[in-house]
Amino acid sequence: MERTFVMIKPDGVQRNLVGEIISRLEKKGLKIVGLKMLKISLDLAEQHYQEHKEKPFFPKLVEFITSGPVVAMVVEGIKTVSTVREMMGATNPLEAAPGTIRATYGMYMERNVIHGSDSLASARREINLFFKPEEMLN
Ligand code: IDP
Ligand code: MG
Repeated sequence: MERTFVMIKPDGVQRNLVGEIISRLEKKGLKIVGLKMLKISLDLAEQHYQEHKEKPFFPKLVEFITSGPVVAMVVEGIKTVSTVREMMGATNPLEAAPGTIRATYGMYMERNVIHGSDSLASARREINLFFKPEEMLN
């Protein structure tokens, strides 16, 4: 069993896609073991996206991710990191494979509705950033 970190970004929450997206994960057979809605602080946003801090799009990315509430989740299942990445589709919704979450609901690169950890190491780091142990199922 593997756990990954999934987040419905402010565009997904604002467009009332929370139920749709959680439903897709559940129907796939993945288990939600942590779930909360929060508004991300500037500090948390910068930590979460630390790998991108030198990129030109970093300021806009941080501004967007802190612009409204997000839904943060810990999701458990078999090979969950790669499964969720496949379900999400490519970063740019305009290039994401048909049927993926980003192709279906995303509009463009900066409004791609969902985040999912890109590796097991990222998953551990991101889960620890967003969730205390007592906020998750064992
Ligand atoms: P990922 O979300 O598919 O893992 P990353 O490369 O980690 O993609 O980028 C994090 C987020 O930053 C993306 O989801 C996207 O919203 C945004 N982003 C990535 N590359 C660009 C870019 O070239 N221009 C603008 N925004 C970008
Ligand atoms: Mg990433």
